[in-house]
Amino acid sequence: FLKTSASVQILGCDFSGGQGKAGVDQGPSQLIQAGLQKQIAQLGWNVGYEGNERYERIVQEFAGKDADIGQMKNPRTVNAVARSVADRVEAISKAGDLPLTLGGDHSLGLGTVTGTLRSHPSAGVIWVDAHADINTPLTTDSGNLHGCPVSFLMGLEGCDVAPFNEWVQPLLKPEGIVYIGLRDIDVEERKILKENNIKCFSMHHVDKYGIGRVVDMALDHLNGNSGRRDRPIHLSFDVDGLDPSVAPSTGTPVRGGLTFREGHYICETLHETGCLVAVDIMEVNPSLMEQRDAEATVAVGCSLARSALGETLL
Ligand code: B3U
Ligand code: MN
Ligand code: MN
Repeated sequence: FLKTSASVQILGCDFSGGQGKAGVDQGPSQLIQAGLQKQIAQLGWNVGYEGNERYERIVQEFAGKDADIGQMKNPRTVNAVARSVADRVEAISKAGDLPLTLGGDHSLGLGTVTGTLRSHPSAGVIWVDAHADINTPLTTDSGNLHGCPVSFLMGLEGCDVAPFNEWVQPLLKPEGIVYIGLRDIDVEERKILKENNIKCFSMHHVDKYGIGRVVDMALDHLNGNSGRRDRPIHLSFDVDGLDPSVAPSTGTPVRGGLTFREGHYICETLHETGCLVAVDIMEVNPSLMEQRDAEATVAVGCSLARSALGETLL
C-alpha cells in the first residue's frame, strides 16, 4: 500500500453533542478562519472544504427530543452525526482523497474511523489523547459519548444498542489501534485496555523512551513483524493529548501532556511513512479560556494538521 492522493478534503464538523460544554462546535470554523485551507494549499495539495450544514440540520432535528438512553447523553444526535460523518469520510477516501476532519468533540471519531475502515479495511489507528475514549454504555460514568467511540468501533460488550446498532460494525480489532499520550483513564477503561491487550503509550512511556522511540514502536506494533511499514494509518488527534500549556482551550484538559514538539513529531513521522489515509483534529474549543489561549489552541490545531500533511519535511 502506498498513498497516492494529492487532494485533501476538509470536513468541518461543528458538533458538541458528545460532551457537555458548548463551544467545541466552533472549533472547525475557527481553524478555517485562521487560514488552514490556504496553508494546506501552500504545501502543494489540492484542498476542498465542506462545512457543517448537514450536521446542523441533524442537531436541530433532534433538539429537545433526545432523551438519555441508559447512561448515554444525546444518543440519537451523536448517532446520526457520526453516521453521516462515516459516509462522508468513506466517500472521500474511496475517491482517493485524504479526509481531514475538524472537530467538534471526539464522538465524531466513531464516524471518521468507520469511514476509513470501510475504505481501507486493513488500516490501523493512532489515537493521540489524554483519554482512552473506550468507555462503553455500561461503564461510562459521565454518559458523554466522546468518552466511548473506541468501544463502539470494536463492538465491545454493551455497544450493541440502539440506535447505534443500526449501522455501526465492529470494524476495528484491538490490535489495530495504538494510543499515545494517555494520562487520565477510568477504572473500567483500564480493565478493558488490559483485557483486550491494547497497545498504550502513556505519558510515562513518552518520558521513559522519548517520543522518537514511542512512535517507532507504535508503527512496529501496527505493522507486525512483516518488516514492512505499509499499513494504512488513520491519525485521530485529540488536542487534549497536548499539555494544557500548549492547547489550553479544550473541554477536558489534563496536565502533564505532550509538548508542542512531541505532538508535531507524531504528525511529521506519520506523514513520512507515506501511509496516512485520514487525519482528525478534535476537541478544539475556542470558547474556553481567554482569547489569547483560544488563539494559541487554534494555531496549534492548524500546525498539527500541516505537519501531518508534510509541512516540515524538506
Ligand atoms: N473518561 C471520562 C473523561 C473523558 C473522556 N474523554 C474526555 N473526557 N475528553 C469520560 O467521560 O468517559
Ligand atoms: Mn478524545
Ligand atoms: Mn481527550
